[in-house]
Amino acid sequence: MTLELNKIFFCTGARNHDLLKIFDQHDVRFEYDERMASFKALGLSKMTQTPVGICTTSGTAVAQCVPAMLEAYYSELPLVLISGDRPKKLHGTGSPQTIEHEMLTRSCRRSYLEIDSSELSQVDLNQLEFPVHINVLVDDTVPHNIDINFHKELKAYKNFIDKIKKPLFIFSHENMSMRPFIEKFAQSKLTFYAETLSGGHDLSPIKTEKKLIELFKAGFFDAVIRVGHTPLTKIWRLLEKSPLPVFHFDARNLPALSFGEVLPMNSDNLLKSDEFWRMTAQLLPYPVADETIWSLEELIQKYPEAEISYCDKLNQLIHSDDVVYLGNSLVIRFFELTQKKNLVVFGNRGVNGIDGQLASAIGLAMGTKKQVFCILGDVTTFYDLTSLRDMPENLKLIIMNNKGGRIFDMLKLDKRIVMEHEHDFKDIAFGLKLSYSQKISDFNQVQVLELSPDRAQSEAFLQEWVR
Ligand SMILES: Cc1ncc(C[n+]2csc(CCOP(=O)(O)OP(=O)(O)O)c2C)c(N)n1
Repeated sequence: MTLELNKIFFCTGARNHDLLKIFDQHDVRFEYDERMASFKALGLSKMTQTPVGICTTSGTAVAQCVPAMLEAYYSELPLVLISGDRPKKLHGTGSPQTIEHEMLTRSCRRSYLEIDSSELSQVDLNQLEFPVHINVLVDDTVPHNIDINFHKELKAYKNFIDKIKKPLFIFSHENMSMRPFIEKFAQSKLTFYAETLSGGHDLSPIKTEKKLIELFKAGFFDAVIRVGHTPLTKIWRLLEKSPLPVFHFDARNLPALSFGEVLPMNSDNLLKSDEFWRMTAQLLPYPVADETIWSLEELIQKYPEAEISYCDKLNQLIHSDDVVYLGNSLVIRFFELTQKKNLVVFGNRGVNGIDGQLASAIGLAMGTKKQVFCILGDVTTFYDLTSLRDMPENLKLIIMNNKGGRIFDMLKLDKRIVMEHEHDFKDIAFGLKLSYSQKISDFNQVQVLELSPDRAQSEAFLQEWVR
């Protein structure tokens, strides 16, 4: 073992998951709050005067380590930040949870390395000045080279659709609701999938991601046309592995993939462009019937205590006029799956962090007189506990306490990163004088509602659903 670290504070995430096996010989402690974990590492390195590691996933997780790294820099402490990153070719593309890690630690490190996972165990810390930032490119082998073309005019869209017949339109999200555009687009009878944050999920002819994936894998589409920012759907990651021609209407001028044609226009620009509608009219409708919605209903009846069924109940209890804020992880996926109403839905999907979620919902509630419903996972809520001190009256927090980061279970990753627990938020809520209940029947009575789905039912539901 060359990489000599007293201990590694391993902060759970999918991107750095593969690095776990490299730390087999190390003393690993699992964490999920990177800011706290890096200060714990700082304290340990102060006491022992030995190098201590923090390992994080990509995105804001790395930024959360900056305060402790700053302290380490000015206190001359041997802190070693190891960040899991996406392959180099995806940098600068806006691909999911991909940001520039290097810049984040410029003012708080004395050494920086960018290496492949295979090189990590060989790093000799004796050759480096502390604090150290090691950025590891965890390659999930994107099989093709970067092929992005940036355009300035709609003519490029015309050239694109001249060569295709059955595109899938994906409407993800933008700063403002995309609903006016989606309403008009729906009249074309072309096939599209509108994600929940687009503001038009209820209008989507493809109702579930399951159907979307089925069609994609069956080769039903010959191209993809995206309007909006980086999508949530798994299709987006599948596309990197099984590419189709893709056209991106993204006002940020980002492909969010390693390939495609990019035009910096948003849904409002398109809504007002006669040219866009004229061009799109040349595509012939090819309707799809989404029967998956019936099997979904059956499973909801069969497993009423499953997490998806709770999301369905919440969808029924929330009114069309209310505002919803969804935490990253399973909540946003399951809420979308069961959404049938026209709702205004927000989330932080810029870089998908689980940090500051309740605080973001508090800010939203401060900006409106409407009722805001914030639905978060338990780990996400723990990450932002201090925000609980300051809940505006028009904000209701719903905690989906499935006792750990269950997304990692769904992704079939190492069980240890689920960080299973038996905690609940009851005493914290009462201690902060918040009205609280664990019963969904108290939905209208309390400000903090904690729901605990039945594990066995959630698992059985998912098994039957994805089969
Ligand atoms: C700041 C930050 N750290 C780590 C992650 C990686 N991450 C994604 S989901 C997740 C677990 C979320 O758990 P929970 O809120 O309980 O939701 P569940 O997975 O159970 O739906 C983690 C740690 C992240 N996205 N952002």
